[in-house]
Amino acid sequence: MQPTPVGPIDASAVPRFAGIATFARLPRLDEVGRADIAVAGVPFDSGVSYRPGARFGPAHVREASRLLRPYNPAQDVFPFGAQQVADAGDLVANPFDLQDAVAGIEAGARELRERADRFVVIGGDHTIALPLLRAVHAEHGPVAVLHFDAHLDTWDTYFGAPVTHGTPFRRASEEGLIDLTASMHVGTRGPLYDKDDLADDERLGFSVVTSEFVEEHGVAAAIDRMHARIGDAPLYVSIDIDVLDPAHAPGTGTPEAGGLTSRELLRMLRALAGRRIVGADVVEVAPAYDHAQLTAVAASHVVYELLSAMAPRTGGGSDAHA
Ligand SMILES: [Mn+2]
Repeated sequence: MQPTPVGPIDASAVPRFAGIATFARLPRLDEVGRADIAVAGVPFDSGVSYRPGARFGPAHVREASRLLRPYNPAQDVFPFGAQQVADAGDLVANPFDLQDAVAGIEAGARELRERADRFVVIGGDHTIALPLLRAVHAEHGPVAVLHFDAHLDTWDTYFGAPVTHGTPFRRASEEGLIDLTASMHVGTRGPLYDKDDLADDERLGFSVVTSEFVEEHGVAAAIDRMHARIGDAPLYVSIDIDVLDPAHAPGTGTPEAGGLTSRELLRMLRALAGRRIVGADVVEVAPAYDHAQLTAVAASHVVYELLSAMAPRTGGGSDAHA
């Protein structure tokens, strides 16, 4: 028998606005020893090209996650009852040395795997996806990457630097970390440097569902294309919060007009239930540009839907909670 998962602090005993903010008021990983899924922060933003501040993202998202409740009716699942989820705190990343930070994040992710079967990481800027994919690849081999973002993030270099928040998926593709037949961007839009950016991106293994496609054909058609592309491959989900329109997520580093609504994104994530998600990140929340926690509330729900999609289905959601 599996031990009964330790869930969030009971909100009928301690109000949601009291106490130290772990994600969703879940126990810390050191309090439960082992977890099925560890939620970890990576407070790092030395790879940004425009507005800095995503280093404060993990704390901001945790603060906004206080209101998440145990039962998710949209997926008919208790994400914290069907599996042990715990907050592992933050992985340490050197803010003054990007290469050292990337090595540290990979080491931290591998260490995390000794105490949790899977992780969902809250960034931090998108640079962190590269070391996280390296850690996932070490275990699973090449994975399908489902990448929600306004941007391609397959650029080559910026000011000569090969590792930035705009390059993680080019480096990952070059290193053989991703399944070139099953990876996809969703929600891209906005101006590029050159037409060649798109040809490069396709060569690096990505197909694209643009924000315009979602507007023209609807969310269901976008989900069909997602499913057709990712198939049954081990799946890594990487979500840049700027995939949302700035109206839904103003607190981010490189905003682009014309994005998805949070409603559209959450529906797409629900469609991942039952897929083989081996890890995930939610990145680029920069609280200094946020208003009324809009971005952090959206990000906390994104993490919640991911955790729900990753939960085992036992046939009856309420059994899993008992
Ligand atoms: Mn982006």
